[in-house]
Amino acid sequence: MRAMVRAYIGLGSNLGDRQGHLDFALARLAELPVSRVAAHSPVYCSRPLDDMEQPDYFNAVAALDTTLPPLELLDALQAIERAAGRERTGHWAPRTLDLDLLLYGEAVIDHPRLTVPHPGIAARDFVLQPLHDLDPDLVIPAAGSLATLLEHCPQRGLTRVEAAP
Ligand code: A4P
Ligand code: MG
Repeated sequence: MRAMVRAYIGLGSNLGDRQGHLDFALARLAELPVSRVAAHSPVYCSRPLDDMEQPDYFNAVAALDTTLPPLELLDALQAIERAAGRERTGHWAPRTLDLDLLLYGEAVIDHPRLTVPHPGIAARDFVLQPLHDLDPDLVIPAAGSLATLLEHCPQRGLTRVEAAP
């Protein structure tokens, strides 16, 4: 039997009902086999990276305890993206839902379909801040302490999105 691993999933949306797409993703993650959503962060709003002419992003992070192997988890994340109407129109194109496998326990994975830790983590305040909300003591394999990464990351102005009453 495979051991349970704590994975962290980055959720992003900048098209249509952004909060609705994140809620949809969390509900689908909760239905994954041999997995449990242990916690999720608040939602943050930020400008797209490189100030691309696109709507602002809503981002959050979910902590998922799972025994799914990493590539099966990636398949499941991509199936959820498709179910949310994601169309792959181009690199960094606006999207209804983007699910990134940020961390898979302490694993370092270099596979044609999957790089873990996600290579963008250190430069993205919209990933580091919600990860820090979930576990301020996290250490990112091959990159170091989350708190230090957050301290050194350019802060581009995250706004916390208050949940609807
Ligand atoms: N892939 C490899 N490693 C991973 C991983 N750890 N998690 C492969 C998920 N997928 C991974 O992904 C392309 C391929 O990456 C997948 O087929 C998978 O096999 P994609 O989601 O189709 O492409 P993408 O999202 O357009 O490109 P990329 O480089 O993944 O973009 P990112 O890194 O997701 O960034 N600004 C703000 N404020 N907030 C955002 O969330 N996101 C992006 C997109 C740009 N700017 C943003 C945000
Ligand atoms: Mg992606």
